[in-house]
Amino acid sequence: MFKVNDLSPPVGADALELKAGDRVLWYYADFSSGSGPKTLRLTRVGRTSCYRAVGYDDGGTASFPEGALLHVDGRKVQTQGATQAAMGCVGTHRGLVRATAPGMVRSNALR
Ligand code: B12
Repeated sequence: MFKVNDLSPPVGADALELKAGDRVLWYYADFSSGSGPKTLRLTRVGRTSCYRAVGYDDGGTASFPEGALLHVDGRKVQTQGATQAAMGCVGTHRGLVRATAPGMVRSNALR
C-alpha cells in the first residue's frame, strides 16, 4: 500500500501524479480490519534531540500513538504524551532515529 502526505489515495499508484515536495510512503498491509494500519510520522523538535511521533489513519487524520518508542543506535527510548503527539528525547546519538508503536507502520528515519 502507499500514502502520499500521510493520506491513503483512493486510486492505484499509477493513477496519481506527484507534486514537488510530496512525501511518499510504501508499506506492507492488508485490509483485514476494514482499513489499513495507522502510519507513524516522526518530526524533530527544532534543533534539539527531541522527536515527536504522530499516528495517521487512511484518511490522514492525526492521533496520539499509544506506546510509541524511539529507536536509535540500538537503544529504545520511551515517549510521553503531548497533546496529539508522543514525544521523547534521545540525547546524544550517531544514527538515525525512528519511531514504532504497537499495530502501526514504523516511521520515517531522521538525523
Ligand atoms: C484485498 C485488497 C487489497 C490488497 C490486495 C492484495 C491481496 N493479496 O489480496 C492490498 C492490501 C495489497 C490492496 C492494496 C491497495 N488497494 Co485494494 N483492495 C482490496 C479489497 C479489500 C478486496 C480485493 C479482493 O480481494 N477482491 C476479490 C478478488 C477475487 O478479486 P480480484 O479482482 O482478483 O482482486 C484483486 C484486485 O482487487 C487487486 N487490487 C487490490 N487493490 C487494488 C487497487 C488497485 C488500484 C488495483 C488496480 C488493483 C487492486 O488485488 C486483488 C487480489 O489480487 C478491495 C475492496 C473490495 N471489497 O473489492 C480494495 C480496493 C480494490 N483497493 C483499493 C485501493 C485504493 C488500494 C490501494 C491503492 C490503497 C493505497 N492507497 O495503497 C492499494 C494499491 C497500491 C498500489 N500499488 O497502487 C480500492 C480501489 C479503488 C479504485 N477506484 O481503484 C478498493 C476498491 C478499496 C476501496 N474502496 O478504496 N488492496
